Amino acid sequence: MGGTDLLQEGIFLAPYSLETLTYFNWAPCQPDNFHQNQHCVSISKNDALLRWDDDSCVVNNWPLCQRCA
Ligand SMILES: [Ca+2]
Ligand SMILES: [Ca+2]
Repeated sequence: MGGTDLLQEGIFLAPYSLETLTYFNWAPCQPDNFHQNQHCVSISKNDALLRWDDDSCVVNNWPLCQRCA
């Protein structure tokens, strides 16, 4: 869904603008940076309230929204 802490662990930035994110809706126990390899924000499929999870950046996920170029 966008957002990453690739540049500095625990500091999540917006894609493209690289503004520091100030709003979060993390699922319980997230972000956990599991295996020290989760740096991209996704919507947790395991959370009934669709809260957020930090996930691997190489996992293919569906976009939250997308427009034609
Ligand atoms: Ca991380
Ligand atoms: Ca996680």
